[in-house]
Amino acid sequence: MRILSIQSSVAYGHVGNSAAAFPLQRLGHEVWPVLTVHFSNHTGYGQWQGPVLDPADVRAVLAGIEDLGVLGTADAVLTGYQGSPGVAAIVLDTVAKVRQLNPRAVYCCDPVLGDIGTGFFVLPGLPALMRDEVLPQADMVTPNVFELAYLASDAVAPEGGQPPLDQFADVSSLEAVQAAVERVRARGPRTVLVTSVEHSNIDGIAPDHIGMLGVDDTGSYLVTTPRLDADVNGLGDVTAALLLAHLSAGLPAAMEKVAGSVFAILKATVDAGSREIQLITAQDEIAQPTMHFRVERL
Ligand code: PXL
Repeated sequence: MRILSIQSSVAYGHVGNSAAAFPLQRLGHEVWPVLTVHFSNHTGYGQWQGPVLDPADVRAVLAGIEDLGVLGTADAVLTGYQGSPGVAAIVLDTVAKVRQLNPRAVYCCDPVLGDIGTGFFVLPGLPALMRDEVLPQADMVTPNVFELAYLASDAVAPEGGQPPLDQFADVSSLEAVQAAVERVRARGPRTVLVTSVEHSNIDGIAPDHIGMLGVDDTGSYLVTTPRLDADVNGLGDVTAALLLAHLSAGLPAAMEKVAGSVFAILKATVDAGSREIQLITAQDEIAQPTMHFRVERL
């Protein structure tokens, strides 16, 4: 595949394009990284330096690719944290252009908005833009449970604020999570991978395990892996990239590969005691995961 990946970039460590590009390349795909920020390091350190790119500069880079006449040879567009309404608008324009040139191209969107505990960590206005404008254009999305509960809801933010949690969709049982996924699918994307289901969402998941629930037109699938406690960033970016990389094998097969690789990367990270995901150390586990986690059809 040729993948146009519009994401952050960091010099030190791995988030955004600096997390997604290498796994895709290791799997044999061509990546065109378009940078939305160029930071020294990820924001999990609490301090960083470097520019948020002016949306006009991001647009110029994409226009240059278009000028070469190669934009329509992209098989996929991949996006993560979008940062600003300006970047979201550019993503929408780019997806429309790529699709016009190549109707078979897919858009894989990691709808990064927030998480349980931290809440929203994007600018006010971005959640609604993601749900109401971006989501309908996506073929596949990889929300965590917090993002799923918002994207499935009709929650409306007060002026200048964030959507209230009490208007979020229910995600407290398997049936509720599946209903929420169907509401997201009804809004556009045919494939939804919920990346962070746990026992508080679904009874059958052991407290020391974490699960991914995937749904597409062929059915609904669950895979769980042992929970490894590590404070890391960028694993969601790797997850979305790997799902895109493997999806041509079908959703359940892709989920098995993603679970095996992500677990191995996290294990290597914990073993190294590192604050950065160990993508290079675990590169063979990206190419060929050795742990096989069973994907259950629900
Ligand atoms: O992983 C998402 C992400 C994207 N971009 C930047 C980040 C992070 C996570 O920390 O810091 C700049």
